[in-house]
Amino acid sequence: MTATQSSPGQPITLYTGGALFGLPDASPFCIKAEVQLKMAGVPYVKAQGMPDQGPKGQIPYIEDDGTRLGDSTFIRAHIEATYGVDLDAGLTPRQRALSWTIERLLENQLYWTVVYSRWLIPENFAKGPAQFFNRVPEAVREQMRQSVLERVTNNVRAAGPGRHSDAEIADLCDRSLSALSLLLGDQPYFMGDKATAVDATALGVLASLLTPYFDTEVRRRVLKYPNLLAYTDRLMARFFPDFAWVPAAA
Ligand SMILES: N[C@@H](CCC(=O)N[C@@H](CS)C(=O)NCC(=O)O)C(=O)O
Repeated sequence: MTATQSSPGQPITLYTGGALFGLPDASPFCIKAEVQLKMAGVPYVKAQGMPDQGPKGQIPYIEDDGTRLGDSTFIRAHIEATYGVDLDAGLTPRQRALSWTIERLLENQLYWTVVYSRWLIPENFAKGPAQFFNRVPEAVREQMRQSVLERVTNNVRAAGPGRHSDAEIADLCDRSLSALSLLLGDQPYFMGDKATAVDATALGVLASLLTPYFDTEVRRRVLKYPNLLAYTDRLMARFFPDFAWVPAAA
């Protein structure tokens, strides 16, 4: 945690990337953090974040009572500890363990497919992340674009997908999507009738896979699972009622 200017009594400030690519936020982790705050019922305001200003060098991060804190999972822990809420209230230890396992699948595998699809498929990069650099001075714009692309390419390779073909990546994702579809079944939320923390993570990643802004093989695979589509639409309507989400199940 990094101490910053104190602001006692103020609502939490959530720093995110902002709405982009047909999503309430370009980052699944920012969607997750915002849904966690909504689930907790803790007042917050939003502000434009910059990864290099966050304590982890990434978005999302929050500022609460003068303290800056990064990483969606630590943000959740902070909210729960500080405001006396438990986003998994009512779950058994086994359900909590299953929730954590599902979150890891979403963040450690499927998220990297989102990154792969946006950055390593040239048409998607051109209409997507390449635009992040539009406000960089022209003299260094292309150099910076290529240097960040190189860094992300190395990350995607280290995380796994960067070593596989498009079809192999989609097949591996399909196994996870099939598992998620089975675990969700016909329940409204992953752990039953009530939204819990895992749903914040699932909404961020599934919506990011499903946005029609990017044409990807993985998106086509998600479209095979009607319950995952209906789930994403339902949670989007509940947690981002003012956002013009293009329903996936339509
Ligand atoms: N483990 C972090 C992951 C956050 C993350 O990967 N944020 C990305 C955007 S989706 C980011 O800020 N990337 C910039 C960078 O790593 O330089 C969390 O849960 O918040």
